[in-house]
Amino acid sequence: MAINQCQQNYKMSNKEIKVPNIGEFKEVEVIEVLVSDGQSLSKNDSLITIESDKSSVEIPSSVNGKIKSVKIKVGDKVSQGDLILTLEESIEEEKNIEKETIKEVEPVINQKYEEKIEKVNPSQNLIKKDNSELSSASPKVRKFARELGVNINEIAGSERQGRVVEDDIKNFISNKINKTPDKIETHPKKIVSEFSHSDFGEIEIKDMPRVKKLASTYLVNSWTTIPHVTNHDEADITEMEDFRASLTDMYTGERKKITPLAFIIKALVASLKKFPSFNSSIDDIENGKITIKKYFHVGIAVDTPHGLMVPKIRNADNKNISYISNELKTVSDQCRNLKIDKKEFFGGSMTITSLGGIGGSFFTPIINYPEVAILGVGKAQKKQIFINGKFETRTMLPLSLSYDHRIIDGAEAARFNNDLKENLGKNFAYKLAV
Ligand code: CAO
Repeated sequence: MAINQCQQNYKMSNKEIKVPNIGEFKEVEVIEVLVSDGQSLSKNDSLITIESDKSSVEIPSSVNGKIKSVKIKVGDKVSQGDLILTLEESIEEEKNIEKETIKEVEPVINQKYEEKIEKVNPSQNLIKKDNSELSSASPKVRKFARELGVNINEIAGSERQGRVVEDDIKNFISNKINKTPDKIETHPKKIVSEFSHSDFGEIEIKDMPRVKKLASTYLVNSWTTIPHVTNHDEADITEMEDFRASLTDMYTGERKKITPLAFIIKALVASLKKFPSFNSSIDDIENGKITIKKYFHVGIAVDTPHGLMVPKIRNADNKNISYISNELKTVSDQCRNLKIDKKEFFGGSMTITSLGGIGGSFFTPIINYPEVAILGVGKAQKKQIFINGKFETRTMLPLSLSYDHRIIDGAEAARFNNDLKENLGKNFAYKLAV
């Protein structure tokens, strides 16, 4: 209900929402904060998700109102009674106040979704899908769907009364992706050995980090559904490196610390403008349609203690190199501190994965679905290059361009690499864009 429309019947009062009785959950980690300061709330809107070793639960609001201040962040450990947020509660009438308080908070967690099953599908066995109808699912499954960017209400659940389970979401995604004539197995069968690891010595079983678990679905998907080819090449960045080393801060006179990656992003955008098929997605292969994006949002693979994350540098075509460099630091810090909005992992043009700060030369990066190409960058090294009849010492940057062969042919990829090398080379257009 839109609170503003009903103000004449409502009265505001300050309220604190605390962690209700959450049964076995004690000192459990907050893995998602789903609301922010100033946001309007309706009763039963989800506030936070908490996760124990065994399961996760969303804590819903017990009241309507407007949030004053959220007191919890991702990574906090909470127990019953901890303060989640303060809000201005909107109450229909004085006499209703008592009804709205703590008493209602406790049962709401686990019953909310059960109630919904009854409300949504009172009699039918299954299966919709008119997605204006709400699907029923556990909080954990809802979270899983949200993390994969799936609208759970589009999914026909396989369980009793249409309840959606994790496998339904996986099948839904793989069906969407595999609208190809021959269905490809996205989760190859597990090989079960007659021996276990512990037959050969001491072992330890550890939980896989959440981000890695999530990423694995995407990686398997990409690897098994996209026909990958990788072209390797080297860009001569001698002049770019000289130029980069010459950059100083106008006010302090100190050297500007901008890594090669900011230059590579700018050079990549210039190539994407010339080769639009690299900035596309295959959304409707049966009808032979591809989506060409007119924006330039470059994904950057960021190595974090939680696993690999790929935030976007949005509209990189409109930003100069110094700005991009600052943004790179900001988004990688946000990823490492789990402070980034999930939406930032979606809606990219093409991804760069740079191991240049760590080491190594060529590799075979996996395309970040639904993109169609990814650029792997290795560590630049000085090499003797034969130019105009003699050897010269040049700084060479290893490039590994993986592409979806359904859209991009090898020749086009080679041309793309040539163009990228030009953009990073002597006639570097980026010089104008610092
Ligand atoms: N060649 C040589 N040196 C390079 C380089 C390259 N291609 N790229 C970066 N460097 C240098 C930088 O100039 C910097 O040197 P100084 O310390 O002397 O200034 C140093 O390496 C460290 O750079 P960085 O890695 O901190 O910064 P970046 O802008 O290059 O990268 C980021 C930022 C977020 C991409 C990086 O921190 C990161 O997470 N890299 C790993 C990505 C990854 O794991 N990819 C694999 C995905 S597939 O599993």
